[in-house]
Amino acid sequence: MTKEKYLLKEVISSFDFVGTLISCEPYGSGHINDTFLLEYKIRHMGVVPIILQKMNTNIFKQPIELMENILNVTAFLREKIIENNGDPERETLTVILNKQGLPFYKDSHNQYWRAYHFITCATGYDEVKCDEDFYQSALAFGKFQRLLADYPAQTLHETIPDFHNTKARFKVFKEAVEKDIYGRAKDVLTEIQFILEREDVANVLTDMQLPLRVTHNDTKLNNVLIDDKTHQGICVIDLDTVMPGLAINDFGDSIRFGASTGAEDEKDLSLIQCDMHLFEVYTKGFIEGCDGKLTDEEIKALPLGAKVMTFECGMRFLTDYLQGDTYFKIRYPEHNLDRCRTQLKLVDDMEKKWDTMNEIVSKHNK
Ligand code: ADP
Ligand code: GN1
Ligand code: MG
Repeated sequence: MTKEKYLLKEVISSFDFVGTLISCEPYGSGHINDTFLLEYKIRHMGVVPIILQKMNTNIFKQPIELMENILNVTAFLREKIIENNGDPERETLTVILNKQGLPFYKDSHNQYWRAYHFITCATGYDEVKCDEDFYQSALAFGKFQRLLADYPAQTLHETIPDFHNTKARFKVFKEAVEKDIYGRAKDVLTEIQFILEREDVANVLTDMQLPLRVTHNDTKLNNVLIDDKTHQGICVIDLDTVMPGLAINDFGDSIRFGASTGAEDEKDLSLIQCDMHLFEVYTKGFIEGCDGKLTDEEIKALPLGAKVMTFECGMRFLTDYLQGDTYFKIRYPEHNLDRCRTQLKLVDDMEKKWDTMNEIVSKHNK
């Protein structure tokens, strides 16, 4: 048995899963956690799937606090979903406690694991295949914010300090360029220059007085599951970064990923643009999903959220490239650089389409 399989056996046996384990395979395309799909055969019930995740404690330094956030937020959502006659088993994550009644297992190598009910017959898409899916994801992320509007934000742990503090990330970026520990800066001078010229983009949100809300902070399309039959955005997942934050950043992160005409790691930059039709589709859905919770000032600042989140993400990918790829999972050596380039291309394109973006938002600001 390989070391990994041996460890997985230890982890699995710490939970009270019922039935016979018939498969255990890596799953999904997240950049952060190690996700596995377990399948159990249970007599009279057929196959029951479970999500098992090794949490990334290199990134999330306080996994116990993080799980406390997730238990509290999902319990709160569960009540709201029931009040709205929804199905809490499909519309929010359900954490499976281990044999000791804990929401995580700390293995013999001090790594933290957790398990969730697998939400069946639903898909997290890596790209926008049709407008309707993107619209549904916008409704779901907007609704997520609406349902959590009364949650006492100050009681949440900050699972990654300064996660969307773009000003602080700019400082870290400049330090990475100055230290240049892998000697990579000389090959990416154009990208470095593009970022350094835009310090104002890094600072703009810190200088504004937007309301602090409970936000998701990682609103990529594949972090919402879309029901395979009804095609509705049913469940917002990946709750590791739920923290107090800005609504416009949740909007913006979805735009940078989903309104792009190409993949986040597309090498051919001529294929990358911010699609104004998709921008409008998402804007409409997000405003509807928030259902009156956003202030006029927030709605007017939505295009800014898109630009700042895209800029920040490009800067984060380049910082990681310069620091030797220690944060995001990569599949090949230049992967973070390719990702950075698409984001900077999108920022450039948004700057050209700035007036259109503002017109679209004001059209839906009713
Ligand atoms: P990461 O932080 O690495 O992105 P995620 O929590 O988003 O990790 O999980 C990775 C992928 O696993 C998701 O994109 C989704 O496809 C799948 N997934 C996670 N949780 C569930 C769940 N409860 N039910 C079904 N699929 C899930
Ligand atoms: C990560 O976990 P995942 O793959 O959904 C990252 C986001 C980035 C995104 C870029 C905790 O998201 O902030 O925007 O990659 N999550 C964390 O694809 O850093
Ligand atoms: Mg994810």
